Amino acid sequence: MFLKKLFFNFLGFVLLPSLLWGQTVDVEVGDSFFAPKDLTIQKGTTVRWTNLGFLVHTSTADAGTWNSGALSTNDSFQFTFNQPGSYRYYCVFHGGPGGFGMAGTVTVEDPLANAPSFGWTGLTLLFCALAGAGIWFLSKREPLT
Ligand SMILES: [Cu+2]
Repeated sequence: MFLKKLFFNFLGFVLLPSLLWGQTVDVEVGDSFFAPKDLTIQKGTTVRWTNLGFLVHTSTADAGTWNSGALSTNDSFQFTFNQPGSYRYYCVFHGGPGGFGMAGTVTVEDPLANAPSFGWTGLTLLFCALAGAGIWFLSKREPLT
């Protein structure tokens, strides 16, 4: 049953982190507010704005990076942030650029930018440690055959 273990190891160490990496975060579009108003996410995250109000709204970036167009009740719009930075946005009907009225911000962090630089030696050691920990963990569950 070594293949089975390999499969679960793959699930745990490869698939799960990749799911977290490309996750989607919801922002409620209300009458007339965004909730949360200020959002901080990691690079690669998709933000989904859904209009839960009765009025028509938009999610429009100050810098023109994205524009949802008019969103009616229950309409949604999503955008994936691959560039770290700070983004202001607003609703064209109830707000304006510069944080005026119905507006919000998305702050996109790069998780690797603040990480210490390991170099190849460090990465190799880290990989060996993780692989070793994985093998040890699995060997505790069922004897290796
Ligand atoms: Cu609006």
